Amino acid sequence: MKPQNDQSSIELFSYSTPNSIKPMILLEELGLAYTLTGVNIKKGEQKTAEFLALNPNGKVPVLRAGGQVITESAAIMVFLAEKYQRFIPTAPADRVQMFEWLFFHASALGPSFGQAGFFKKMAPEKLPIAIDRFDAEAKRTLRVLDQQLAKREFLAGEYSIADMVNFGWIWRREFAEVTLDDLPNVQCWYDWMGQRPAVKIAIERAMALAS
Ligand SMILES: N[C@@H](CCC(=O)N[C@@H](CS)C(=O)NCC(=O)O)C(=O)O
Repeated sequence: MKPQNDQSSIELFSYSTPNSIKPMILLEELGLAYTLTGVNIKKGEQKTAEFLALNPNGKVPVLRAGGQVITESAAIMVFLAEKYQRFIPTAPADRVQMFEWLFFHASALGPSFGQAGFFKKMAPEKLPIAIDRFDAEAKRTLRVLDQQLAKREFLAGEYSIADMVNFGWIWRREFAEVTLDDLPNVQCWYDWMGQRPAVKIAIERAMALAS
């Protein structure tokens, strides 16, 4: 990881993960040139002293834009969307709804998917209470999303970072072992996003980091 001196350059530290894909989608949607630096979390590269100096929390993604280092995927999304004034609603009612769905993903959908996957697939001990709890939460949050998408084409009125952040974990839903069966509105929204050239490129670049 070289120090970055060019104030206009953008570098993303990332991997093929649900949280990493979000800023990659946004950067592609914005048509910005950026350097993608892979951090192989399976090899523990997120815990090296060099990486911890960037993000003491030891997680991807991390954005370095000009002199500034930004951690937390939701913060990166807000930073970029505000800087370029795109994919962030301006109408107050839509804007607050965008934040609602941003926090919903960060505090409910994302953690429940992550914990469901951990307790189902990675925990050394099978703990039914934890598996049942997080499986139920992951499925419940998906139903909440489906209800919103039954009312509106996008989560916050127009296609925005609220959609991109929720897409991340749903793209990696096999980790949590949940499906989109009986969630027609989420399925339709997910398919629409999946067809976007920017989303396709982001996924391609993310997957290449793991190969
Ligand atoms: N709240 C953080 C979560 C980031 C996160 O959990 N990243 C995962 C990959 S999706 C990671 O780096 N895991 C490696 C680890 O925890 O050691 C965000 O939204 O950026």
